[in-house]
Amino acid sequence: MQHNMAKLTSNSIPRLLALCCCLCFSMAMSAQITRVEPPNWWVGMKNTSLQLLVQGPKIGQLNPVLSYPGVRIEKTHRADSENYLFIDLTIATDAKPGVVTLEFKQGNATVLTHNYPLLARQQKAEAFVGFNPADVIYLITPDRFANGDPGNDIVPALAEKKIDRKQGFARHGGDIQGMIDHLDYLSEMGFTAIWPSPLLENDMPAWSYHGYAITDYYRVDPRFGTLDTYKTLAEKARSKGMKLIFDGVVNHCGSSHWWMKDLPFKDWLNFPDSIQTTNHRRTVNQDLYAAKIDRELMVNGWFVPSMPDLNQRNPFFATYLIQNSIWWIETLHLGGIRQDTYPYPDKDFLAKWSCQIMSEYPNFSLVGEEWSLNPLLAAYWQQGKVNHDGYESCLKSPMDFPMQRNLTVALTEPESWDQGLVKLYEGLANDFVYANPNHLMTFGDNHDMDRIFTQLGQDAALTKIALAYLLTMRGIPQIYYGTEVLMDNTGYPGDHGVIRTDFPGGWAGDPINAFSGKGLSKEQQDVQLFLKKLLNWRKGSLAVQQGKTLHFGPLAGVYVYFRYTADQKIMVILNKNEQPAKLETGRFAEILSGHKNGVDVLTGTQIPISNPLTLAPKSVLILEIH
Ligand SMILES: [Ca+2]
Ligand SMILES: [Ca+2]
Repeated sequence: MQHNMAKLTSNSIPRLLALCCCLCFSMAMSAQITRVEPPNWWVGMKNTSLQLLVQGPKIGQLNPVLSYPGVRIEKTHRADSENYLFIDLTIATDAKPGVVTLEFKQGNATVLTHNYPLLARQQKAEAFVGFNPADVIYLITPDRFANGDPGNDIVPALAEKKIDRKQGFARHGGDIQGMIDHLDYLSEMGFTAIWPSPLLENDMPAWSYHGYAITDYYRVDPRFGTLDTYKTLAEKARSKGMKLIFDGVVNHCGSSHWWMKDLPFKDWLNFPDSIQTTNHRRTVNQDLYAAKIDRELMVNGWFVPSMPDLNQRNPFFATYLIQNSIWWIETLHLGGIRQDTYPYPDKDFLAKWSCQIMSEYPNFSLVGEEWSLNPLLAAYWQQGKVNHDGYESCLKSPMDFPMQRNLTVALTEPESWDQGLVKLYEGLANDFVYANPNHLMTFGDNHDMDRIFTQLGQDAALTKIALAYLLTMRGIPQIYYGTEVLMDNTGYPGDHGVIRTDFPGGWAGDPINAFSGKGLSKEQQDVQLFLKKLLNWRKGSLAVQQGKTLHFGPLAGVYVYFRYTADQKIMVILNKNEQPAKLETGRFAEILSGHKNGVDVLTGTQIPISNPLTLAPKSVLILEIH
């Protein structure tokens, strides 16, 4: 540059400077930075690399520089659109928190500046402890749980401008404040973690109350609250010893996402020009014989036409999504991430995503939604699984969809040699395929399927058996909000809007209030109290949280299993019969010998186990063996 300048005549310099100034001026007039993401970062991260997405009109024509001790620009990348820059930074481990001034230059002139915050970390990486088998997770659809702030129900700047509690697909007004308001209730019930479905902006014209059509990965949906409200939820939950689980969606975004107007790269999306929807053939990820066309359509097809499929094979996008997850973990001090539609993103990306997170936060937890009834498929994704194709991941917890199905089938079909409780027994026998069955997330239902009370034929006794099974068997149980008061969708099978009915008492003026108990039926009160007792007992039971499992083949509608450590033995007896049953205990001698009594954990009653046990009709008996 200096060399060229030396060749210029003295007369030409003023004219050139004038031209430069003019160019700079016109650039400065139009130039602005519309977005820098992540909006901040932290010093002292294990991974010292950070890649910024910078967006602004023609920003791609500028060159960024910075001067900050310990921080340097490694490389600047132009995108396919000139309105983006991707800047690779290295942040030395000894860099201090502060504000990094990024200057964007055209020639020698600074056209734009941006102050980028580098924050101090509030807690050590090891202190980010994820959910584990000591936890029971409460899954919440936030729009339908409690309306803590009626003032945010309608936000005029957003596309969907109404609430209508009579419509299943419409927004109902529930929000983060509603969850904050009822943390006491959840904590007293005995839940130790909450998983709200996504709370990020879904600025879609309709049907976005569920949160899975994200239109800004760094913005809390104003109808749910602000980033500060979200932080308050996290802090208050933490102060009660409860973990906050973030619902992540890396497979797709909403079609109104801001980048849809100007994609950074031509390959930012899969099928960008002609939408093809996925074939949902989820077995192709493992199938030895899957056709390439089926595999590509499964992974690259759009989940639905209003949810563009994201191309995580684009390395800038992969980094964007990984950093986004880390930003939320660090900002909210999360206790876990649940990843939506796990078999649908690029699977090499998922390995990278999960391993980078776990490398940064060694005690963290991730759970993936593989909706398959085949344990072979669920097991494939789990950390530590030795796979036929060498695939390795750092996902601790696949969801246990196979158990969910076995549980409801076992409790509803008639008993015979190969029907009924034996389905649960034989399903559990598949655990040898998992690298760690104790870390599977177990559940009776969730926001995408019929309520467990509905699946069990509106039978409260069977629902109690199912809940007891989940809370005493291996795994990390998840309970869907409202299960404790027998919420159902029996009149509307499969109807998501009804499955996600408003929690009674979450709205001012609700005639029934499940938080206070006002207006609940005897049956609802009974189940709520049953669950509360069991949850609070479970908190202290190391045999359930960490113990081994021993089960005996079901006989005559009765299934018996034990959870045990060296110090504690828990005997669980599921009686599916409509009549009282007698249970001789001699068959369990290999674990019961030397013991005389059991204490019913729900009533505190001592029961001699040398005599036949009397089982109430359709009941569960949980005994601490002494
Ligand atoms: Ca509200
Ligand atoms: Ca995909």
